[in-house]
Formats: sequence, structure tokens, C-alpha cells
Amino acid sequence: MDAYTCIIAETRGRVATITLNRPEALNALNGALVRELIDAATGFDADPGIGAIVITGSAKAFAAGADIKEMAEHGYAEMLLGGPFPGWVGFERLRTPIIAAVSGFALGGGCELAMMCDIILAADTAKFGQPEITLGILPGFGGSQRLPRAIGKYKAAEMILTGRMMGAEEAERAGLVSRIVPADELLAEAAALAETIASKSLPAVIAAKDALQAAQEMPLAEGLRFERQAFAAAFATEDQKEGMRAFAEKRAPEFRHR
Ligand code: CO8
Repeated sequence: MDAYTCIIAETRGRVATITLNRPEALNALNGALVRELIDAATGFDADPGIGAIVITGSAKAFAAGADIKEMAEHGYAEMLLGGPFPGWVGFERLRTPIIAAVSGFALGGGCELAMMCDIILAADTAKFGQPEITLGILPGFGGSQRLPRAIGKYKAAEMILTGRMMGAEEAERAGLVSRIVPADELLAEAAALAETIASKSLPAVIAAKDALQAAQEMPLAEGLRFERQAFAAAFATEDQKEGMRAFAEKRAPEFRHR
């Protein structure tokens, strides 16, 4: 594993965990952290031995946003080119399911990073928000697009236009998080969830993630066509044969690709 300074990357069985680790800045996302995060996540994504990735932070902060001090003096052209994070869109192309395990603050780019993941598991201490408006800017890592899709236009507008934070319970009611767990159980719950996903057929998991992504991006008719093709393609895999045979034989499947 490469030597990282702003994250900790580790694996256990088929699950990889990336822990954001800039405690002095509440895990604010600076260029170095984002580079390391993308490097580690891309490496895990390319490894067929990894079936799910967990991204987490500290008890106090998942991430308090992009590093304000680092980008404060940048201009238009620099930011258009990605500012301190020129490669961050690469994160959105990862195919392995990613679980954000959020404790404490997930603000600005931190909330947006969580929303780039497939599942958000929240500790009861989690606080989500898009406070960019209070800095004289707006969300820039996809928050103005993903938040309304996740929680609806009107609630997203209130959050983005006022910068107010919402706690874990409100976030769960709004549909932003899949589940709330006690803070001291967050990592164990995230690992268990990741292990469950990693035990499935990897081609089926990747196809399901692609279909979920299509649901975010395509009109319904196009998304349904996408699903029909992906569903039929699943029948070309050995794992489909094994999964269905195992069901008929009343035993656990032994997927070849996982
Ligand atoms: N950037 C830099 N440093 C930060 C950040 C941040 N986002 N958040 C916290 N820190 C630092 C503080 O400056 C402080 O450092 P120091 O001890 O040296 O003064 C340390 O972390 C601890 O923070 P606080 O003392 O403020 O801790 P509190 O518990 O009092 O407050 C808060 C916690 C409420 C989270 C507070 O720190 C805060 O409001 N942080 C900023 C949150 C914010 O505005 N985030 C949005 C940033 S903008 C963004 O994310 C845009 C993303 C899109 C980029 C797209 C590029 C292409």
C-alpha cells in the first residue's frame, strides 16, 4: 500500500476501508487528501479481490468540506479546471459499491462526497449541510444536483440557500441516509454491510450499481431499456447459473466472481 499522509487505506478480506485523516482540519478536503482518496479508491476499484469500499472519517467529522483556506485565493480559470482537485470526477466512475459511514460533520464537499457514494450510513451524531452560501459560493462537487434528487427540490433549496445543517434523524426522514446507527457501532455496521455486498457476485453487483446510476441520469423509458439489457446480460454469467442452481438445490451459492 502506498504511504498516504491524509488518509488511512486498509483491507480486510474483500472489504477496503478508507479513513479520512486530517483531524487538525476536521478532515477538510484539500488537494493532497483528494488525490490520495482517488488513488486509493481507484486502486481498490481495479482489484477484483475487493467487493466493497467503506469511506469514513472521525467521530467528530466525516469531512467539514473542501479546504477553505487552500482555495480562498483561487480564480475563475483555476476553479474551472478543478482547483485543488483536478482529478475528482474520476471518483464518480468507480464501479465498486462505496458506503459512506458518516459520523459528525458532513458539510459542503463532505456532504457531496457522501452523496457520490452508493449508500450513506449515518451515526446518530451525523450532521449534513451545504454551507457554501455563507462563504459567498454555492456547492461545487455536485451538491446542487444530487441533494435535490435525494431529498426533493424544496428541502434541498432551503438547505442550499440558507446553509442550515440537518441532523441524522431529519436526514433519514428526508431519504438522504439509508439508516442511522449508534455512533459507536457505525464502523462495525458499515463493515457488515460492505461484507454482505462483497459476498455477492461482483458482475451482478457492478451491473446493479450501473442500473442505479442510470436511474439518476436517464429518463424512465431509457432507464428501463438499460435495465432490460443489463438484466438479460446477467444470464450470460456463470454466477447467474450458480445462483439459480444453488437456490434450486437449497444451498448457498458459490459465486466464481466475488
Ligand atoms: N476548510 C479548512 N479548515 C477547516 C474547515 C474547512 N472546510 N473546516 C474546519 N476547518 C478547521 C478550522 O479552521 C479549525 O482550524 P484551526 O484550529 O487551525 O483554527 C479546525 O478545522 C477546527 O474547526 P473549528 O474550530 O471551526 O471547529 P468547530 O467545532 O468550532 O466548528 C464547523 C466546526 C461548524 C464544522 C466549522 O469548522 C465550520 O463551519 N467549517 C467550515 C464548513 C464549511 O463551510 N464547509 C464548506 C466548504 S466549501 C466546499 O466544501 C465547496 C466544495 C466544492 C469544491 C469544488 C471544487 C471544484
